[in-house]
Amino acid sequence: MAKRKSTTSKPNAKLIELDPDRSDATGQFLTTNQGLKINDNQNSLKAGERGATLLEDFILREKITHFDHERIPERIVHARGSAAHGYFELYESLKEFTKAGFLQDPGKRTPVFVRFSTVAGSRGSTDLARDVRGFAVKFYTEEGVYDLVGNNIPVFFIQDAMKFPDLVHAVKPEPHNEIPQAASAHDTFWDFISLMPESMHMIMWAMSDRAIPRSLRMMEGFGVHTFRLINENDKSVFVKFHWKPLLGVHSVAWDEAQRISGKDCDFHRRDLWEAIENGAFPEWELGVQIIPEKDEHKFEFDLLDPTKIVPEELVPVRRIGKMTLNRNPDNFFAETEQVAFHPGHLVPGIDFTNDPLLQGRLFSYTDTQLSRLGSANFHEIPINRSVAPVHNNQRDGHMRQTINTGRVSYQPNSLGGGCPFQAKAAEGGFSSYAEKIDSKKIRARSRSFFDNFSQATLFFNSQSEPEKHHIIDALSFELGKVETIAIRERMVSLLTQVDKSLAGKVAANLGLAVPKNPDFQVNHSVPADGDPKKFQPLKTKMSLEKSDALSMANTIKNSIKTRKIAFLIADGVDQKSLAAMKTPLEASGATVQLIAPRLGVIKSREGKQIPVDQSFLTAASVLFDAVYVPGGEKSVQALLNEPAAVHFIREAYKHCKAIGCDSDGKKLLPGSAPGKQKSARITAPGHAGIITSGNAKEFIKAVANHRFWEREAERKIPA
Ligand code: HDE
Repeated sequence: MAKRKSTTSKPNAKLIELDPDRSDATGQFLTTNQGLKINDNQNSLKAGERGATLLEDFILREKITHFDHERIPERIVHARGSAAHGYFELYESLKEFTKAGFLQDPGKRTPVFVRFSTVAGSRGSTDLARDVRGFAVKFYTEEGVYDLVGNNIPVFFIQDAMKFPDLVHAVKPEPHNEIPQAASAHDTFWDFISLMPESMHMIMWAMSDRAIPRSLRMMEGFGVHTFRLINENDKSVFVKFHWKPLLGVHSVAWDEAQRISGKDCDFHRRDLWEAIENGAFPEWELGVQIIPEKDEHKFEFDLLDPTKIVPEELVPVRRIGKMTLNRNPDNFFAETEQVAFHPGHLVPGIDFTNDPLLQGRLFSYTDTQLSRLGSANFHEIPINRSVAPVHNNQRDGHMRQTINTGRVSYQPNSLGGGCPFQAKAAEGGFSSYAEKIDSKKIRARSRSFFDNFSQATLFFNSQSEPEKHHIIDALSFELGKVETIAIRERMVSLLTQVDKSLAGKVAANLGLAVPKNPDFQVNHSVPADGDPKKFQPLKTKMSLEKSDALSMANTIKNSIKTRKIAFLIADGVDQKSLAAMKTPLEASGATVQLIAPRLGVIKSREGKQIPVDQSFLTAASVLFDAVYVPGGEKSVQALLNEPAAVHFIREAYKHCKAIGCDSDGKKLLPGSAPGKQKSARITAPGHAGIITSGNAKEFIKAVANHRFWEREAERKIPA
């Protein structure tokens, strides 16, 4: 079987040569699927020029039949996704903890394929939905495929796989009218959540800006569950996996997210694709938190509970390697759509824990591939193939690709010389961690999972003031879309357990009172014959009040690489002023686009022709990270007379982005333009991130800061 080999930037010609499954039609005849050359792909076979089409037209029938079957069922969750190829390179050996081959030798490169996704929406839904993002990594290791199927949020809504279909039914569009698409802001979702206190920690994350990333390249990834590492001596430690983006963790504003959904619903997909095409390869470091087995019960939470993090202050994250994505897929369907991840794709040296959510996932992923990809042979699809040789006695099935030779398909056998044979541990054979089990068979939840609120509070307390406001706004928005008042009330009750001021502010926005004695007698996690009093959620006193790693305010802000900057220009623009900013921005890795009232060319003050990238008709401020107005009085005057240009800047202002101008351009800034908007005067905090000096260094610093949320206090700018 063909092997996936190269991981360098543009290896396609080489890959095609190596891989008979790749098809490149360059210089080739058009054929049927049977290899017959076609001489007319424009007309069907007819009984005369104006006659009926003949049933015998096997070429037409083959083409239409194939077309009719082009779609496969989309994923029930994570349907909308974008992916890329790359490699993982180890910095530091983890030999002490694991025998996994790809984690032994520093410098070792392992090819990867990574698929990012939203969860709730359909395949064609917007990228900017408020949602969790999937972050699934397939490592093609020499010991077999290893999948780390994680999310961009380190916890989950529920603790037990038994609740997953309920959660997904609740968040998906409502079944009677299929509304709303790719949104949690509706009654069924919040009905479920309001009765599911264990979701409160996840809700804090999902209502934070983490759920509206600026770019897939600027978000963290997490394995979520606690896993095990096992070394050569069969000694095990617990491990949590993290992906840390080298560009920092950044988000957009919620108002902006909604507008991007209209202007470019492929925003994240395009951003990932373009970055890779431009050679600005996205990079993440793989981090591990290692917990010795003896410390299993030392924490205030249960390591097996997927609604809990292990705060970085308690167990530091060790960065052990780097993943680089350097090649876009050649074909979306063949690769991104048909890739099949599974948390149960393991290599020796890594194993599961008893996290009851993870345990359920181990069943689900193969099962879902059977319905989605239609055959137990999904592992033979090129993107899913192991680079390690595959030999076993599994045979046949729909669309079998492998032609197994010989007469033996059973074991033990003598006719095949006993092959294929089992591998001992020393030969790389996988064996599960020999965990001791001595307990009753029981359908229950451990009391150590009952603390539903303290880490929700830890998360909220760790946020900066603007981030707290965004959570309050997001909850008010989502619950504002809920029509059933009782659901809103139940949510306010739950929020009182996270933070009283949070509950108070959300309640005020919803026109509700905060209940004095919130009642949790209705806890639907109680089994039918259980005593509800014994199942009430708890709140443990955490030793940690705050964790800096939880706030995006503390992320790296030292680079403008791949940031998109709009330059607004019109006839008469000062060419020198334009170049004085454009050149240093591009030298720092940003992309500059020239936006003008019309396409074609603009005549500069110096009389030179400057090609325009986009007009105000197709460009929008929400698709850029910052905006700059170069000098040239005539150009600035023309822009002042262009409502779309004025709106462009106001919108960038409203979304707290860096805005820069040369001295002439000042007139266009909010507060000065167009002179009539008295209410649009901006005051002290509102000036943050507005650079009127034309100084490139200052502007670059402002762009690197990403957003000036303090400006939100200034809500007077209409946009
Ligand atoms: Fe998944 N999940 N999941 N999930 N999940 C799927 O598998 C499931 C969970 C995650 O890009 C499905 O191939 C159950 C947690 C990602 O192709 C399905 C439970 C986490 C992706 C499935 C969970 C994830 C999926 C749908 C609870 C973060 C997209 C299509 C017991 C750690 C992978 C598919 C891709 C996809 C089941 C919970 C991450 C139905 C039953 C927790 C990133 O098998």
